[in-house]
Amino acid sequence: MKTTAAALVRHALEQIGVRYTFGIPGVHNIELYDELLGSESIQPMLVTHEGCGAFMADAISRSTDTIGTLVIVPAAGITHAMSGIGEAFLDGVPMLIISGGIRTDMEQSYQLHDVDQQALLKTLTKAQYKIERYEDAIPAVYEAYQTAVSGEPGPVFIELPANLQLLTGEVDSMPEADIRLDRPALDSELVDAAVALLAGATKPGLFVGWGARYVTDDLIRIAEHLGAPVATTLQGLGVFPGDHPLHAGMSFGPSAVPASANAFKDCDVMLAVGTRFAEIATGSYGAIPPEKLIHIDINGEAIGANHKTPVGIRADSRDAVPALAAAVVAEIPARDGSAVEQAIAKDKAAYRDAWLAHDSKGRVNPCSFFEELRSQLDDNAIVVTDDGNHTFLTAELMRIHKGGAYLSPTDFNCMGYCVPATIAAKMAQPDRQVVGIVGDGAFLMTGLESVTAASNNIGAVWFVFNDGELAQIAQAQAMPYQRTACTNIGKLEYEAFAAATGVEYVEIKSNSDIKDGIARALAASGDNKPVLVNVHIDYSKKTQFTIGTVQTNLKRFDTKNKLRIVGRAIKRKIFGA
Ligand SMILES: Cc1ncc(C[n+]2csc(CCOP(=O)(O)OP(=O)(O)O)c2C)c(N)n1
Ligand SMILES: [Mg+2]
Repeated sequence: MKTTAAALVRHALEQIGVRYTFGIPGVHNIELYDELLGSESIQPMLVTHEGCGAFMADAISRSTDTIGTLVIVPAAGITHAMSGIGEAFLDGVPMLIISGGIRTDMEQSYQLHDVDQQALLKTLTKAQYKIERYEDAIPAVYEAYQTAVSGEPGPVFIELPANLQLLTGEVDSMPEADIRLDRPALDSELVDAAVALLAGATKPGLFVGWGARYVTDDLIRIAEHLGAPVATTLQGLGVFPGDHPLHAGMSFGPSAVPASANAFKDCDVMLAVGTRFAEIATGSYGAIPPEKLIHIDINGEAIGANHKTPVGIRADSRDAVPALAAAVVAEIPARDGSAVEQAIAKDKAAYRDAWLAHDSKGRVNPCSFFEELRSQLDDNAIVVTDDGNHTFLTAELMRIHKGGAYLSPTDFNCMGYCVPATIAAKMAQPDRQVVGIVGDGAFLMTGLESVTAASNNIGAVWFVFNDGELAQIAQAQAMPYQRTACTNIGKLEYEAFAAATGVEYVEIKSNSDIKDGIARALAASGDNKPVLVNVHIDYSKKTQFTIGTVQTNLKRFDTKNKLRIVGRAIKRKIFGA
């Protein structure tokens, strides 16, 4: 039969269950857009910027079982989208990126958008495809999808030249999707070895990341049976319930809150699942696991990358963790975790009390804010952050409950994630509360995407932590340099911005506004209205993450450089910067 490649790609995207595409049409993809408009199962979404579109596609993948998909123009659309593609790449999030391509049937040179897109995306995607023949269009989409969701997931790129979309070609059939998700076979000897290590542990501990998100119940079984504390990575904040008595906190070691730092102090056997011991999760590598390390990960390269690992299990956590949980329960006598639980509860209460006792001088105390937010949110709410001081405040002071979810830009660490990701998560999950916590600097990067929320009646809520600074960096500058450079941000009139973009506006100026402000924001969101909440946050107290990570980095310098840096700070403190 004769058909266009745009129709073929639409068919393939429908087959693999794509629900939304994000992007902006241009002359190289308008045929595909026209096809998507005719689809009953796919909704093409116009965004204001392809970078936001990529963050939105990422949030679809993180918050649903479907794959986030971009449909963008070549070159300029690609370069705009690269920030979000990079985030998905380093955070292990599947994504399909479909761009038009310049015509392959013309003799002329210097076509519009003519750059080597395959080369552009080589370092940020798992695989790149260029569709050159009609019969390859559908199989290429299936293969790209399979690659994106297999192993450690990630983004995959498909270039679809404009002429194949516009002109018809001959194909034999429109094959249905036959996706095979190959999971490595679980080595039962390694499970036995893991059980043996755990059985001999004096103080076992669990460290879990994003890769363990499907096995929360089995992790709870293991932790409860062993009476072991559980720490999470930043990206994996929602993987173990924040209100479980064995939940210790984000990370362990110097950058973790006292509950976690203390619970893991003499940890002699660690079970790590779905983490790469990367820089953020370990507070710049200050969190060092014990020698007796069991590491389960789908990515074999992550095992042993940063630490010697006597028991490394390359497996999907959905295979390995249930098997391990069953073996642990069957073969190791249950241990009483009440002392561990009591110590965690005591440390958490003391940490919270210290935050609440901090004088926020008329501004909003972060701990008061998160306590109230938690009490007004449903258990299954989705919390989205951006990258900055607000991220670590969220990690330390906000609990993600069972059934809830937490999305954050982590290892690519790209500011601008929160506003678009919140919109996409809310669009895909209209019955759940979806709230963003975003720094004022990051809000300036992608806040205009609010227009998309307003024009589509998507009740996303953004709590903008308005401190006037790029605080995470300003704090890193203040002590060693005794001055700050380029971290005071320009002023934005939030109320006017909200009016201009068509979103509701709420202001939380001090602690006494918190309860009513959050309630008003959630109520408006329930009526499908996006809401900008201007939170006059107090950042005068530092997170343990910042304190611990600065210390860890300072310790790493050799004596000469340590003296130079500390000496400079002291000199500037005395004589002025
Ligand atoms: C795209 C990008 N640019 C710069 C940075 C470096 N950076 C990390 S955190 C941060 C400060 C963010 O400021 P803001 O959004 O106001 O959040 P706050 O720290 O004040 O909570 C900066 C500049 C980054 N991570 N990503
Ligand atoms: Mg800020």
